[in-house]
Amino acid sequence: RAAALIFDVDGTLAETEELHRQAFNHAFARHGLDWRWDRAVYKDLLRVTGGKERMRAYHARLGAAPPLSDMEIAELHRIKTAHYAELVEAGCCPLRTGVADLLAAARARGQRLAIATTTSHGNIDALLSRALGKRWAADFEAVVAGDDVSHKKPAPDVYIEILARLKLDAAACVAIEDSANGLIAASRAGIPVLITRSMFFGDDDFTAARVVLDDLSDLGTAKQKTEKQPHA
Ligand code: XBP
Ligand code: MG
Repeated sequence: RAAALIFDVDGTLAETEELHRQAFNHAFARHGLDWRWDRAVYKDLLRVTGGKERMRAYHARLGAAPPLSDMEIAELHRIKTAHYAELVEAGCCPLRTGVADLLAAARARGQRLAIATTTSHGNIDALLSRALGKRWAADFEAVVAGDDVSHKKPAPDVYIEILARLKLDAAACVAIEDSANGLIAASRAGIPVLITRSMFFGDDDFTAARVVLDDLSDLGTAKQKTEKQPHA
């Protein structure tokens, strides 16, 4: 059994990416930009992790000159983040099936909990305050967000930082992820990965994962689905 479970947020704890997508579109409209990201475009853009990085990549892809300034990107991202929080606070994004039970079971058996994500502390707090209550952070020993490190996923930085804070070896942990970028990030840090398939990343390449599940309620039956042992 793993000493610690390290959770990704977007797509893993909740299907947040559809809300992120709506929040981006809201920001574009508010800012007077004629960009609109439909689901197909967004699915492709999700290969770029980080909201600011995603907007820059899209702008570069359009070949539009001059590039958006850092200030404009920051302003768009500020509007996007505020609208995302409103959507989450309105109750648009419950935890995925099995998440609350897994968190409770892990706590009961003494497993340590952590979060390694690309999104911001503000977004994590908006989501988990609503889903788990204002004191959610008391259950997580370490929370590392994208802007806490030099390189976002698929770089291993967030996971390496979590291991340092928990003072645990990679092999003693399990990372729970929903995307190929997340799988690569955790794998580069040496951490075994359990995948819970999500809306946008369901068909990613998960060959390197220990276990691939449709959602976390399947955890108890994982052994029948794969010959490899689920460590969670
Ligand atoms: C999540 C992301 C984030 C969100 C948007 O990846 O890539 O960029 O889409 O959040 P992961 P921000 O699930 O691997 O952490 O706009 O706050 O970046
Ligand atoms: Mg994710």
